[in-house]
Amino acid sequence: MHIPADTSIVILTGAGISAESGISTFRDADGLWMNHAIEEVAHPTAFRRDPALVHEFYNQRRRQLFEVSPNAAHLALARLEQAWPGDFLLVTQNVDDLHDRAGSLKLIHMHGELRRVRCLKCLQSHPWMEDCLPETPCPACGKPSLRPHIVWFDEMPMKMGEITRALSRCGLFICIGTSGNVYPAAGFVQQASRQAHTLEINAEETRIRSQFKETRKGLASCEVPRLVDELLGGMTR
Ligand code: BV8
Repeated sequence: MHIPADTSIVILTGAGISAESGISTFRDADGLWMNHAIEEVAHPTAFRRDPALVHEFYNQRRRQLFEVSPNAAHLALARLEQAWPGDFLLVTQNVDDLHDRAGSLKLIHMHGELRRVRCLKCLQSHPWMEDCLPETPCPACGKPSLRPHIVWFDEMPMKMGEITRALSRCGLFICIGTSGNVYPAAGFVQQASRQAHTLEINAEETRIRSQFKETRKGLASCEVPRLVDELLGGMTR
């Protein structure tokens, strides 16, 4: 793929990029966790109704972060960010820390992060790697009012202004390992398509496949390093 070195690149990742690191995707779990529909547990109403259940949903996933590592796809995206002379932004729907640990810096967790919590009273957010319970005191104000720093359904994703601006300016939009079920992320390809080349990498055919100018079917750990080699090898100065 030959694209000018001053091209602005925006990349969106979903659960599929972390699958080969051992973190199950939402589709793998048929959208269920302990027989709860994810949309029901990952929701502010669920947290108000049963904070202990929702905390446990995130405590289990936060504990798993100690058992998994970034895979070749995460590492390749960090390599691309380092070497790419044009603007670069990686937006992830994932709440795991694998992009961070792979070395990605120009990174937005649009749906929040497992390794942060925030206080409903003083609104401060804190790095957090252990379990959190309804009675856990906020490190800043001491009140037992911490929630996962996660964007639940019917909540506004983070940094949407920055993301929208990047999508309107990019020359290349790459979407990796997302089923395209959840909005506004699933609508990013349409926004970018006005001026950008759009490319999807997925192990299967997705519902938004037809919106991409190019699709590559395969595992992220194979296809992403290959794409990065092509981009770095083919960039024209
Ligand atoms: C909002 C954090 C408004 C929580 C998440 C009707 C129509 C359209 C939209 C809606 C609607 N009704 C409601 C909505 C809005 C709703 C939505 O989109 N619902 C869907 C279900 C219809 N969206 C929202 O509520 C969003 N907020 O709209 O706010 C607003 C406006 C103003 C003011 C206030 C509010 C917020 C959505 C964020 C929810 N939080 N995550 C948590 O993680 O616990 S969503 C969560 O699910 C993920 O973050 C991700 O976004 C989504 C899962 O999707 P994927 O990442 O794609 O994962 P999935 O398992 O589905 O697919 C994996 C893919 O990988 C597959 O394609 C597979 O083939 C592929 N794959 C697997 N292995 C590999 C692979 N590919 C390559 N290699 C491999 N090895």
